Amino acid sequence: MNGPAASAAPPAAASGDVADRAAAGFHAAYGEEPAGRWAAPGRANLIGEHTDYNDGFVLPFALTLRTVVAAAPQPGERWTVRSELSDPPVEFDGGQLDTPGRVTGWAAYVAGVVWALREAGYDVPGARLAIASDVPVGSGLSSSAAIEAAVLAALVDLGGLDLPAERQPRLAQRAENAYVGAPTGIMDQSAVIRCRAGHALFLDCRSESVEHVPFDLDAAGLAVLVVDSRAPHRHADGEYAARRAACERAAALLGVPALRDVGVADLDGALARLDDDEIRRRVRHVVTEDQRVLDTVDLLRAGRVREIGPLLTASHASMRDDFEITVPEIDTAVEAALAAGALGARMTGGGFGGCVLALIEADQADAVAHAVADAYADRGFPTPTHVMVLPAPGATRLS
Ligand code: GAF
Repeated sequence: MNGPAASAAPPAAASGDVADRAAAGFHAAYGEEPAGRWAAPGRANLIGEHTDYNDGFVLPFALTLRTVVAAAPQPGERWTVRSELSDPPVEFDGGQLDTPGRVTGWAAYVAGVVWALREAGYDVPGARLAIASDVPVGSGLSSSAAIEAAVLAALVDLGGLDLPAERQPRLAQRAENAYVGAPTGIMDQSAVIRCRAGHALFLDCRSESVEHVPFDLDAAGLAVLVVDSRAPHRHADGEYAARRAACERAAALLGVPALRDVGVADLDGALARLDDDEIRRRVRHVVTEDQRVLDTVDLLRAGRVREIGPLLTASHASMRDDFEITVPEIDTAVEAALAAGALGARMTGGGFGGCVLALIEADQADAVAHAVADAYADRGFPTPTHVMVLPAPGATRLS
């Protein structure tokens, strides 16, 4: 999530290898070499939007764009953090971690992780950290979860903390929910920590069980193009919270623990019990989106990658018409990609801006990217940017 606190996080403007930049930043700030470097990726969500906080299903994959933290221990309860585009470093100590929210801006993600670890009873080592990132901020590719996961990996290793990877997403989510104050679900932290190269992560957000589903684009002669809509996030945080609240209200009205407990077979009956049209549409999105995730997983398990396109496009229509989280730039990008021959296209991430992903033939990238740029020019939108992506691994130690 890109909350207000995240808006000051380092944008991906720097050049050169991100791991080298993190190490160089560490040396510049602290005059010594780091003890190690830890990386965590951004993510794209293939399908399953706003289903995570409804205890449902999601299918994200990690990106090769990464955030890298270079770190070394320092004595006492002190944490010093430098980001490559924000000088001087931010410093906080144990006393400032009593109350969530005392550290603000991009450093809140770091303080939030330290806070959540301490809350969970861990003896967190004091540390110096330097952050560099290639994950664009404000594009819906989970730049905040990438910072959280990379910092968490560093602190777990430096402190020899007993916190296996499968338990790390909840802790990072707690940092984001309770310290930064963004009411997000578990998808982003799970993706950036638990994804595997060449696979999408099928996550049951209730049980947190995962299946690494092969997502072999090369073998299918396909590619995924991610287009940054460059749409300014319009009230994203308030609208996200409103969607979440509507879903919780609907579940309460229907007498189920979460909307995940309404299956597509029960949908008509459930809708008939709700009188508010807006709530009905929110429910329809979540219930049908969960089913689309399951259908996409079935196709990927069977190696039928090419056939997931219509599910992606149906997901977009549902987000546009029922969940109402898209914006004109995003819809324009999806329509242009489809008109140029994409097999499927949808907004990815929380919405109200951010990125579109398009499943395309491997040789279609230029044509689709140009078509989107032309459609943007026709509508007077700023020129969009794009990147080809492949499913990458989750958080890891580099050195
Ligand atoms: C954001 C949130 F952080 C996720 O938890 C998820 O709800 C997503 O929006 C929508 O699917 O990325």
